[in-house]
Amino acid sequence: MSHHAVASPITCLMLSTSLAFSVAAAAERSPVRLIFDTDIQGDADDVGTVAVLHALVDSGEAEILATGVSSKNQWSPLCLSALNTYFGRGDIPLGVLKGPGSSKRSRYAQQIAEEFPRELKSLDDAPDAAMLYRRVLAAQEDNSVVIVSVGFLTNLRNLLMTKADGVSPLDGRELVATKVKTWVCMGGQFPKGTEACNMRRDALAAAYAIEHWPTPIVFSGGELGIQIQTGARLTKLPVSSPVRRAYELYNGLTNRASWDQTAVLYAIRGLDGGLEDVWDLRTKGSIHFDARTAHVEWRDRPQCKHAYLVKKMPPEQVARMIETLMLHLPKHSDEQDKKRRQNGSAAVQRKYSTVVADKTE
Ligand SMILES: [Ca+2]
Repeated sequence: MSHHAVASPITCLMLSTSLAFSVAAAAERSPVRLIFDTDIQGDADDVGTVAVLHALVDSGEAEILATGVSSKNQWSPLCLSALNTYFGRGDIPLGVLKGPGSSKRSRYAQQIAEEFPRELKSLDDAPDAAMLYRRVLAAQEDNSVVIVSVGFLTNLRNLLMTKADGVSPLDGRELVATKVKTWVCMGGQFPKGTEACNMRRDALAAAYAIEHWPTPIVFSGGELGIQIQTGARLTKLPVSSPVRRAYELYNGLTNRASWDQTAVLYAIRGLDGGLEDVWDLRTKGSIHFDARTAHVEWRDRPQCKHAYLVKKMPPEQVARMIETLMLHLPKHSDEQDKKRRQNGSAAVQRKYSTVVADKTE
């Protein structure tokens, strides 16, 4: 595997799909159809990101085809299921990492999994994430799916390595090349530096995934999200919210960097040019990642279709936007509240009619 240890910038010359970085006519946007892959263990920003994701699904801007967990922490998938369930989407397919991978202690995953209802009862009930993504991609239109990763790249490496099977005659790489429009990846350090987590902790998987990925990739590096501090305003959420609870367990409801939120926000609102006032995009180059040292470096190469987000709007303003999305309450609870209110007023009305009836009798 040593030849996979360094992601070669040459491979990006073989990219066949075009990068939709130009501003498209966004008048009639259909929801972004995406696969969301998260480690959801060591940091709370994954939880904030799940809230942002569901907020943007509720606003009609995105549709979740599948979610997956890239960490080996046994509570992480159950925690993600609890969050999906809270937002009224416990039935979204959820894949787990069946093979080896990275695991870390979580300050919140077990508690969220145990304290809140969830659709997924046991890890044994969940499919392998790479095989789930394979199934989901095979059923989609060509060049239509956006993949967002906010954790390790183990599942995406595994997806690329899948073989042709009953699901699709294409192998993993061909399937991605055919079905995926863009991969938005939280990871890296730009223009250069040492990778802090997502690429570093399963470095061989990261190097393989980046080297063999056949579509454009947009990176949100560690330098971007660290300046965007969110979480303190979550005190406004009801105590029944698992999002609030996770931040409470993680850091007592204080601010935390928003690395992962940037990737989901960009994947949904940015790919068609909708966030041009928020971030600039450095294009025409490629990421160079050394798996032995976790060193990342951007290299300008006009033919290449990697890109990374660059700060433009003041981070405090971006934080405000992201935190507002993190404060989103489940749509189904609005509907339930409305129903409760309607039932309530119907009950009052029934009582009133009875009183009236009693009086007239
Ligand atoms: Ca993460």
